[in-house]
Amino acid sequence: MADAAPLIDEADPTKVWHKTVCILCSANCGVEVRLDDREITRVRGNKEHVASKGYTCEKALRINHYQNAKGRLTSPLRRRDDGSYEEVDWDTAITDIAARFNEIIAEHGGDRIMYYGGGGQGNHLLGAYGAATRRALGIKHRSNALAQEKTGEAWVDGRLFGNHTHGDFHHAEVSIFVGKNVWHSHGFDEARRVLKDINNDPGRSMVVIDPRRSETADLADFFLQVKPGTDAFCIAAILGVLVQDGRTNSAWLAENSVGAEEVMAELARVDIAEYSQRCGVDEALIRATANRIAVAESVSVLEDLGIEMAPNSTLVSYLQKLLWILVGSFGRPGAMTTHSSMVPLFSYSATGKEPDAPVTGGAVISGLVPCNEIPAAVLTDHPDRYRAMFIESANPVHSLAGSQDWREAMAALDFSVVIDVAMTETARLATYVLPASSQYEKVETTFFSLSFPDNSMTVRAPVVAPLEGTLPEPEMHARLVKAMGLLDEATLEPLRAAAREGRKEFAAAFMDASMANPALAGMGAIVLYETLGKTLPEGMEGAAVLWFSAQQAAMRFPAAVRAAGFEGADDELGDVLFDAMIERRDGVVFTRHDYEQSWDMVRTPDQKINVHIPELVADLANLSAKPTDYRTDEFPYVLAAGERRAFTANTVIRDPSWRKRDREGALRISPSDAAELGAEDGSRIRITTPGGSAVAVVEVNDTLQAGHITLPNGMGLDYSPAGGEPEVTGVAPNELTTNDWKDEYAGTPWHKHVPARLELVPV
Ligand SMILES: Nc1nc2c(c(=O)[nH]1)N[C@H]1C(S)=C(S)[C@@H](COP(=O)(O)OP(=O)(O)OC[C@H]3O[C@@H](n4cnc5c(=O)[nH]c(N)nc54)[C@H](O)[C@@H]3O)O[C@H]1N2
Ligand SMILES: Nc1nc2c(c(=O)[nH]1)N[C@H]1C(S)=C(S)[C@@H](COP(=O)(O)OP(=O)(O)OC[C@H]3O[C@@H](n4cnc5c(=O)[nH]c(N)nc54)[C@H](O)[C@@H]3O)O[C@H]1N2
Ligand code: SF4
Ligand SMILES: [Mo]
Repeated sequence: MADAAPLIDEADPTKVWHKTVCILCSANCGVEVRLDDREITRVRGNKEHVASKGYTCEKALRINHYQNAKGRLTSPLRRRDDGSYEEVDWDTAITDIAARFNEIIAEHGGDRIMYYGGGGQGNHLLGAYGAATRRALGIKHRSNALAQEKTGEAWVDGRLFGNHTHGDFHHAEVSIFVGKNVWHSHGFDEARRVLKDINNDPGRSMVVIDPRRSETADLADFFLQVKPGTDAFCIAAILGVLVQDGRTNSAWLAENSVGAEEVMAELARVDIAEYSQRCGVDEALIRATANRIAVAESVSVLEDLGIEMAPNSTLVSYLQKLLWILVGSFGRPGAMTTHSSMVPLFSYSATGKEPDAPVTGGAVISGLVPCNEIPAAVLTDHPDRYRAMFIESANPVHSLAGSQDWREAMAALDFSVVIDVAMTETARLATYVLPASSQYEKVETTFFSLSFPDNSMTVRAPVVAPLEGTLPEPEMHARLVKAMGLLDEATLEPLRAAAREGRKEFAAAFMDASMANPALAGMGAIVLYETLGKTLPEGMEGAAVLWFSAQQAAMRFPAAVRAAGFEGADDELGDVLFDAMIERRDGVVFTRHDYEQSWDMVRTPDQKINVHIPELVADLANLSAKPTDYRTDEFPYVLAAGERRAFTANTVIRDPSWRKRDREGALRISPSDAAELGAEDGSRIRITTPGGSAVAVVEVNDTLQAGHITLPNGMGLDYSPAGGEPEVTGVAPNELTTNDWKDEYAGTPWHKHVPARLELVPV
């Protein structure tokens, strides 16, 4: 295997440690794992990892529950008419799937196939191959989980900067977390260390805006405990103070931005006292927070689901960015910056204009159809409806709003393929299920490279041989396009020969072939896998597509790639970088920027911050007419459906025994609400929402305000402990959510703000 220098265990020389990462959240901390045959029996932080430097949280110790879960898929499965599945061999599966897709394309066109997924918290390489297959098949419409969380923010970043912006919480004088519980959900390197550092440093401050006194709020200097869903009022009030007290940085704004006056004119009208009252935060605290921001050398802000999945979400994304833009906190240490990328997660449009989603007409952002519109685009007679779905490394029936709608949509499709490691809620409804090798059994990486001035990426070598019967996704994609007659050996053979000669020869041959044949260029990832991939160390073939990414990075950021320590002529730099990515198990810093260069990556037409987004300023002007309370007599509680806790990790681990506590995923409820309902710890409560009903175990929790209740994410998965009948543990949050409860711009769901009612279940 490609693991160059496995580390021998000091106590037991028969045991070997391998370097990889934890795949349970986007931090992807570098770890070393000790193997006992196929079992990961020990896990420790990798101190040499370029980004995490030895840091992990408690969850990393549990990754064997993913790697060696019972119920891993080991054979392609085909659905029978009665809904049961039969095992088929790989050749049969690929030939049959190829034929079915060819039929659908001939009859309806490739654009009637929807592609969903392409990677989770630890695996994005497969997405690059999925993109190649999409182009080969003529699939135009796609989506993934980002289109139910981050598209609103991406739309705002696009308008303001034409690019993504990210904070520097390791150095910021003031760090602001809006609807983000960093302690449990991380979101940047060494997260808990950084929170503790800020907490211990009298010169630095932390602001947390959250309706719940989260673990992060406990460490904050300024905790703004808003009423759920009222962040727009809270942040508008802070901005109101900055503008009305003359605390903005006008000189900096004049030099670096356009349109600030229009926005400030609107903020000058904000009634600070009224908005403070409407969000439930003391006006004095709002003013103190604004004053702290105004005097800071640097301010960084991180938003997440608490506002992205709540009322006014796109507006709040905009307002939180004004907090640091108006004081000029950009392009300096501790401030917000743009950053380089190896493979960008989003495309950012400075005009915000993209074609609408087919059938439903919602806003496509960064090429992603809003998740909440996918079932409706299947469950219709519309001639443009989706006929088939290609789902890869995602479990939309469980993870997207309205599980019932999703089950109906899956049943209404003519054809569907799911690629996964486990028999998920989605796989159970697919025509074909293809078993993938796990993320520790193949080369993988993520494209969560969001840092500045240093940006890094970690390509992981496999540490365990593929489970028998499984394949890595690149191989599946290659077999499929070949079986569909879209790529043949005659085309590949000369490229393979060139690859055997050397990188330069290969580069020339690949460029020539791509120029001559645009279809080939479109499925470039698969072509690279089939050609260059064969020259890579065993197990690393799937990294071939990164050769192209490395060339692109070297072309787009040559100075920064050189500053990161890579040497070579212009036409060699990409190869030098690629070889380092393939070889280094501690991750690679691929760009090192100067702060000034943050402006080079601002991609608005005039390279200035375009502060004025007219649609959102109009929204701000109308804010006082908007409700702050969406509850009714029928549904008197606000349910946050999907809270991150110590033992949640989306749906990556299905075995409930991985949780040391909170095994069922309790409904958290405030002491006063519990008393009113006559509930105590361990009681059972029925939760009913406009979307459904479920029974959960109770945890009385004094971090919640009255009227606010929470359920964890990733629960309600079925798992067969001994391969027997599946058992479901906890409440699947999306049995309680609906597709129509969503943001008006981005169509992202309001999962943190689901109206609900509660009834104690008698024992
Ligand atoms: N442990 C763990 N970590 C994870 C994950 C996991 O499953 N488990 N998943 C990963 C993924 S995919 C993501 S996207 C991130 C998400 O990470 P977060 O967004 O941090 O996670 P949540 O707990 O869903 O929500 C964050 C906070 O929003 C608050 N909140 C609820 N309603 C409101 C509101 O109206 N206003 C405000 N201001 N706050 C509100 C909640 O009280 C909570 O503290 O976590 C990642 N990290
Ligand atoms: N109500 C509510 N719903 C939510 C949320 C919430 O807060 N509330 N959070 C949302 C958020 S932010 C997110 S990101 C989504 C996440 O939801 P999904 O996008 O569905 O992602 P995961 O749960 O990460 O599941 C990924 C799938 O990949 C599979 N898998 C693991 N390794 C591999 C591999 O190597 N290859 C393949 N092919 N498959 C693999 C896993 O078995 C799993 O089925 O959930 C969302 N759903
Ligand atoms: S769950 Fe996230 S923060 Fe914790 S060890 Fe894994 S990657 Fe790191
Ligand atoms: Mo997410």
